[in-house]
Amino acid sequence: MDVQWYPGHMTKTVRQMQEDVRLVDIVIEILDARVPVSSRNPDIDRIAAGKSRLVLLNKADLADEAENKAWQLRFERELGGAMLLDARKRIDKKKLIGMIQSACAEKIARDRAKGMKERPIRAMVCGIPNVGKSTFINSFAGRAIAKTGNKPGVTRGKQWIRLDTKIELLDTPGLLWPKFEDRIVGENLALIGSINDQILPQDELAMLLITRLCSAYPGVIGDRFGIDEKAEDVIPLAGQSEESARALTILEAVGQKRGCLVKGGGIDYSRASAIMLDEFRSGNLGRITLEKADA
Ligand SMILES: Nc1nc2c(ncn2[C@@H]2O[C@H](COP(=O)(O)OP(=O)(O)OP(=O)(O)O)[C@@H](O)[C@H]2O)c(=O)[nH]1
Ligand SMILES: [Mg+2]
Repeated sequence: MDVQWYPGHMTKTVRQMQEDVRLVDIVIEILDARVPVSSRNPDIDRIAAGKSRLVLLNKADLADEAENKAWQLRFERELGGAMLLDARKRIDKKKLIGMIQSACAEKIARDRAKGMKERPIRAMVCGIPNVGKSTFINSFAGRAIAKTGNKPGVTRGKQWIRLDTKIELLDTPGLLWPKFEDRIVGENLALIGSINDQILPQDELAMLLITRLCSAYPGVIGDRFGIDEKAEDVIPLAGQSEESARALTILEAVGQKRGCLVKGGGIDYSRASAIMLDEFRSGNLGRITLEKADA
């Protein structure tokens, strides 16, 4: 599946971020713990060049616990650390402020040496669409100031949020990059809901999810829907791969089980696909990581 999504408002976001980054002391990039590599935006690396950095692995509650630990270790080696997070919950503010301050330690020391008055640390919060930037800011602030929503593209303009005398946060719109060189990256981002669903064939995306889960998490779909996910006796049609024939059979079984039928008794593929994707994204299929740390 070839996924690409780079609407005009993202070009505008890049320009705005390039300007605003000059005003901040640190760039906090929020990644999705279910796809820690695919959710890293190479353009944010460019925008944040030379700045202090902090990486947070959000939606850790939806990701595989063993993989969370493995990713944390890997990022400790590669990036000097990453904090696992469920941004909807109360977050450990003290710990986070400590991490931000230690990432900015050099700057704080420099200001002090120059005899400058200690001013709040300014942090730019960025990441791909729908990763939880605004939710994180609201939890950090302890009040709902930034607008959130379960679809990509909720935040459209920048918004400064003053936490206390110590920290000021800048919320930014979700940002992707112009071309996903690796097909899997685009697919991963579509699966977790960071690409506008309206531009993608949802039945293909649901079938892709089925194929990926049957291979990486066998038994999960079968158990959740009470169906035979092996679909061993499936016969591919001409030009159809065995894999996609199997995924289609499973999607049909999901539709049957959930009463997604059209007049005349056929399967309502679009409803069955929406259910399949939603069950994964909301965590009803259990904790799932699509990208393995040791791969
Ligand atoms: N399960 C879970 N859901 C989360 C978490 N963080 C955010 N969400 C949900 O993810 C959805 C997107 O959250 P937002 O905070 O709006 O995401 P955003 O990154 O600001 O998105 P844009 O502004 O569209 O780029 C919302 O439905 C949140 O409730 C988390 O850690 N775990
Ligand atoms: Mg937002």
